[in-house]
Amino acid sequence: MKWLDDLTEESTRAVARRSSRRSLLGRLAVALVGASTLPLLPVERGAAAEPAKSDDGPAQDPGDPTTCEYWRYCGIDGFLCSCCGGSITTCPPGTEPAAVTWIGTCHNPADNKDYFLSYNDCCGKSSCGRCMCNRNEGDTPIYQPPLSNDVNWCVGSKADIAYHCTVSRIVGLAK
Ligand code: ABN
Repeated sequence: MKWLDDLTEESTRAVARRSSRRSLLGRLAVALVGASTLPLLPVERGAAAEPAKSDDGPAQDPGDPTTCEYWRYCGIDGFLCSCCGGSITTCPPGTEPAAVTWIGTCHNPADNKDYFLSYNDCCGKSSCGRCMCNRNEGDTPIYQPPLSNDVNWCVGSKADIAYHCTVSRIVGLAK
């Protein structure tokens, strides 16, 4: 087996001759900088976007937010936070919005405009159990996570993985 030892030694030496420590470090740095520019998740970071605090809704906002028929809920799959001690846009006390959201586009019948909606799961307490709403407009299979509502988005939450309910925040007008 000496021939195998010699062959291994020679090829290792050849690689070592061709690559200096400096070029190895250079390539490592390029790889690290490149990796840092890749998005971590292909979905909106809910915490960064924070549209909820300023989301007063459009001037004309018809319907009852405690019913599944309310226009903003067109893409939802979950318990309505407005029936669980929260509101259309705010999580109930003791829960917090997941860091990632799924998104949809809903039509407001009053002003005849389409709006981008961000659906945030509220996390930190067990399921609310009231006002289950499963409309799924625009829902995609789970292999397209940003448009899929059939995911417990609390998986990325700091609070807890427990899913409680879902809020619907207007992100903007879909032109
Ligand atoms: N995004 C709502 C949800 C939560 C838990 C499980 C399925 C769907």
